[in-house]
Amino acid sequence: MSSWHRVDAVVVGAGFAGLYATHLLSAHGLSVQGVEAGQGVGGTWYWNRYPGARCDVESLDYSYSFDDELQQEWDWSERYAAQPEIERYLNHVADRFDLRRHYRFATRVVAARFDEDRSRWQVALDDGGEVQARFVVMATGALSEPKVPTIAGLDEFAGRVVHTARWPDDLEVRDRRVAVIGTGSTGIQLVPALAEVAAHLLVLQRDPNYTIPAGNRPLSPDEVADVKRRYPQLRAQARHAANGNMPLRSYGGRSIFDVSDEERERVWVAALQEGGAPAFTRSFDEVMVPGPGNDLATQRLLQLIDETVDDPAVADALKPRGYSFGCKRVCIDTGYHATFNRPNVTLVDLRATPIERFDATGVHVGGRHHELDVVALATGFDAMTGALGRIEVTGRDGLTLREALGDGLRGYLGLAIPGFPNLFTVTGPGSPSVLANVVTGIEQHVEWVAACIGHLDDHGWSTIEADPEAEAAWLDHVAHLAEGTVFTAPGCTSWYLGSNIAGKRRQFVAYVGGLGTYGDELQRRTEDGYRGFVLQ
Ligand code: NA7
Repeated sequence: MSSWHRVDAVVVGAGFAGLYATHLLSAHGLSVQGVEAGQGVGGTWYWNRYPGARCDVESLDYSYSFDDELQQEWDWSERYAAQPEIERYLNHVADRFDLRRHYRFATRVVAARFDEDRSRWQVALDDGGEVQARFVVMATGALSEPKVPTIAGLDEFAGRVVHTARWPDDLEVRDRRVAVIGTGSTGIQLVPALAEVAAHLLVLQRDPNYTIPAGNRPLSPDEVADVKRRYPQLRAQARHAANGNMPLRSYGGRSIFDVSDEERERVWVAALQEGGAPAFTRSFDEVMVPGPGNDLATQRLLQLIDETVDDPAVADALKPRGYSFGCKRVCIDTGYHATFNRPNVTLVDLRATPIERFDATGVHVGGRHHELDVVALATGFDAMTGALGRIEVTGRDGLTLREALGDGLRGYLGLAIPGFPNLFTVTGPGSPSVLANVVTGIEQHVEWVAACIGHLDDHGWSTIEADPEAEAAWLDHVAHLAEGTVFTAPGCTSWYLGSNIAGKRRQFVAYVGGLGTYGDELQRRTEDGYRGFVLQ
């Protein structure tokens, strides 16, 4: 690439969203420059290489549907794919559709400025290169900007400190003394995997989480063949489903109050045995609705901890307090609670005894000094807006995206932000995004973006931009839908609400109304002359 060049579209990121955007836009005849900070493709599945990293949506479902040959030729080995398999899949996709030639890897977009006179984006890269483009597609991911907390003395620690989303390939954990900070989805996956190999594992837990056994297992050739045969129909159903998932199994459809205590228990034992989130969350209509049904589900998961953990004091410390099941993103696990029965694992409840400080050799906590070789930060992400805010994006009238985002969320339909013409956010704030199968959401958005660009070109428009009033009304609607749900219940704090990042306004990040309903809404507004957008 010369120091600057001109294309139709810049796509930022080479994860599921970026790869599909690059494929589809170039298939529509547009010239595309992809830019990816990683050395290779994968996005989330490139960066999150920590032991135990695994998807919480079933592999047959968490994959592209846009090409039938692709879905027929690829064979998933497990019900829930681990990171290496998903990374291999995305490399296969990149090769199959010859996508690498569009990309510049190991390169970051540092700035993007909208030139109002020419209706073009000037995109600056960290290697000094510059690209001019009519369109910018932000395929930067919802959970891609790691949150690294400030902890007393941690910078003095002489061993290795790693964030799970930047796990180095050369990090040796076998027979080492390792501490994990953070017990969200990531920590819950990491802890059992590390405990298998580490000499000693210290789990530094602030808030415990509810978790459901994943029930991960190898996929049988028969079930793979069955799903492949039914893919066309199942994928179509996923696009209309609230959670964007294919109906691989059927659940619930009945009230928890219509069954006896014994029947409820029978259903829950079966659900926990089958594993995976939907078997439990959809076992009865009220599991994910604040109130007595959700209270019963919460109690059942607390009971599961007692059933699994040998030491009652440890079991108690592992029990979430002050919030109900469903408030935070539901975690699924492989042997998480049982890991605390191992002699080489120690749990520290930071709510009872906060970290005093780290020093060169370890950590002082709970009146003890623990010697350590490695500290793993499973401390999460600046979700939804973190990666967007990191790039110096300047739209109309010198408005920067960071200013526009302020302390909260922006976006019309999760696709566009007023003041930033021709800039699209894939599965952005206020779309179903993290609440649905994100691959289905990505396909929905990328196909909309490609069709939108086609529409502009066919009609001679040069820009499309979200209207501020439409955006405000949409964000009100998104907030209204989240009211009264488990996600915003009193006492609930989560990255869904931005509560893990200091200074962020409490605001639910996603459209709760369901991916199918959202898709209908998007289609209606589009057919209605791109209602809520200004075309010029
Ligand atoms: P999460 O779910 O945000 O979890 C982060 C964890 O780190 C959580 O247990 C936090 O405790 C803990 N944390 C954060 N900062 C600190 C400090 N300073 N001290 C101690 N503990 C801390 O991130 P994940 O990576 O697990 O999961 C994010 C999503 O990725 C997940 O939901 C999936 O969708 C994939 P807290 O709860 O704040 O007390």
